[in-house]
Order: sequence, then C-alpha cells, then structure tokens
Amino acid sequence: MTSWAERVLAGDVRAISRALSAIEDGRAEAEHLLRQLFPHTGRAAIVGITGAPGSGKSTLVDRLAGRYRREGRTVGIVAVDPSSPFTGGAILGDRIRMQGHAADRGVFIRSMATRGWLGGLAERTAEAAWVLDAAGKDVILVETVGVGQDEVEVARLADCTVVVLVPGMGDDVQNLKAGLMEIADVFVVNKADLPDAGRFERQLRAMLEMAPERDGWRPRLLPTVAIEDQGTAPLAEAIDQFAAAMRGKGRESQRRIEHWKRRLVLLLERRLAERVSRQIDERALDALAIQVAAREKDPYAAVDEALAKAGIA
Ligand SMILES: Nc1nc2c(ncn2[C@@H]2O[C@H](COP(=O)(O)OP(=O)(O)O)[C@@H](O)[C@H]2O)c(=O)[nH]1
Ligand SMILES: [Mg+2]
Repeated sequence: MTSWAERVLAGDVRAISRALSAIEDGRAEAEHLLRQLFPHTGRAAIVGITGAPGSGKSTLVDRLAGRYRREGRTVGIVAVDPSSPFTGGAILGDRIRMQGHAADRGVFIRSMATRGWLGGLAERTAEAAWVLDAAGKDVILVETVGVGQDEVEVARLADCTVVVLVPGMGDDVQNLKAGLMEIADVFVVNKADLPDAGRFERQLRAMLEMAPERDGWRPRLLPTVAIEDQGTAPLAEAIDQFAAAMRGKGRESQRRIEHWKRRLVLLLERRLAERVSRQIDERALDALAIQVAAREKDPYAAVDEALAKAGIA
C-alpha cells in the first residue's frame, strides 16, 4: 500500500488536496505528513505575490502560470484571502479567472480558507507551499492580500516577493506602507493602462533609487497590464534573475537561515500557544482577565501563572 506521503510525492492530486485540507484545518495528522515530506522540499521557487485587493494579483498569477507552463515548468498556486470565506466572491472570481488552467495537470490551484485561524496564517501558507514543493511543482505562486502584519509575514516566507501596486486607489507613493517597501524584491505597477500610471511609476522609481540595496539586489520596478498579458514576460524574467542573483552571490544560504529562523519562531509560538491552551481554557483566561482588570493582579503575574499551569515556567 502506498502511503499518503508517497502519493503526495508522486503528485497525486487527491493526496495533495487532502494534505492542504489537513493543514487548513490544523489537524494533527498534517504535522506527521509534513515531517515525511520535508526532506523532499527546497527545490521549488516560491514566489509571493502580495498587494491590495483588486490590484490584479490573481490575473497576474494566472498570466505568470501560463508563461511558466509554456516554458515547460509546472506550477502550484496558493491563494490566501483572509477577508473572504471559502465560497466567497473573490475566490470564486479567482477560480473563474484561472479556469484556463483547470484541465492542465501541470497546474495545481488551491484557495486557502483562513476563517477561524488565530494567527498561523504565514505558517500554514508556508506549509501548503511545502506540500506543493514536495509534490514536484517547479514554481509556487502564493497570492496574498498585503494588508496586515500576518500577510506581510506570508510574503516574507517566499523566496521572492512581488508587491503589486496600482495607480490611483489612494496608493500614493507616500502612503506606501514601510512594511511592503521592505519585503519587495520586485515591484509591479499593474493596470499600467490606466491614466496616471506613468506619473505613479516615475514617483515610485525616484523613491526606489534612494532605497538601499538588500543582499546586493535593488528592487526592480516593472509596469504590467495583466489583463492584456503585457509586461508579464519581463516580470517572469525579473523573478528568475532575482533567484539567480541570490544563488550566484551565495547569499541564498544566508536568506535561507533567516527564513528558517523566522519559521522556527513561528513554530515555537504555535507550540507554546497550543500547550498553554490545553491547560488554560477560555474560562480560566476569563478569570485571569477579571483579576487583571480589577488590578488585583498585574498582567505579567497572570501570564506567569498561565505558564506555570501549563508546566512551562
Ligand atoms: N484596467 C486593468 N484592469 C485590470 C488589470 N489587471 C487586472 N485588472 C482587473 O482588476 C480586477 C481585479 O483583478 P484581480 O486579479 O481579481 O485582483 P486581486 O484582487 O488583486 O487578485 C479585475 O476586474 C481585473 O480584470 C490591468 O492590467 N488593467
Ligand atoms: Mg485575487
């Protein structure tokens, strides 16, 4: 009998789907599977695509996927949209936009439901990418809405992070979130067909010229018109060039270490939270909160008490 892990490694679609559902639901069996898959990961290029809702991320992802397929590369797509429930409009839209790839066995598309996730968004998304990596996909595109800290963290777990901006939409250069500036390896000004796109691009370019290099790489800025598949070839090239630059400079390992350091911290937090929540239920937490609110106990003492109960401190 072939094991679940073996079937994932062989690229079995149902086994992959089941793995992603287990991760989505936070089931314990997911961890066992991920452990078996781990030695087979690290081969795929994981590309994070982040930006405001409606900026054209799904359209871009679809066009990039088409490009990679024409080059003979297989593609995994993970779309994370915390704002919409699994059956919500945005995800349905993604499905429709991407249905051109539905019959292609070289593309695996999955929307992740994130409702009810208490944190852990970045970690679970990374685990989903890890399954697709083990399943042999060459490029994994992770689409995420770049709004909160969690989403920024998702993007940081990618090998290459693409930040999608659009002219107008209040995305004035001055308003660009510092967080997004920091994580971008490649900036895309999508909807370059809109009026004012040129001005927006020039503003952005001027700002990028002043930004310091990171790992010997200055973030690229590329205009695209995703609906017309314009500019996606240079975008795919820039992503490849970035990967090559990181390899060539031997910096990949440094990035890898930093990457795993962040992930270990995330895992530690999750493990600790799990251990504590097994001992401290909602009512015990309420009782502590009441004491703190009444100034009978300071919050540090309350946390120490919770840790002690969980046998950690
Ligand atoms: N004018 C214009 N519209 C675009 C472009 N790219 C995407 N769109 C449209 O923008 C809307 C949002 O696109 P979508 O890919 O779902 O954005 P997402 O929410 O970031 O994934 C859709 O109606 C797209 O057809 C573009 O380059 N130019
Ligand atoms: Mg989308």
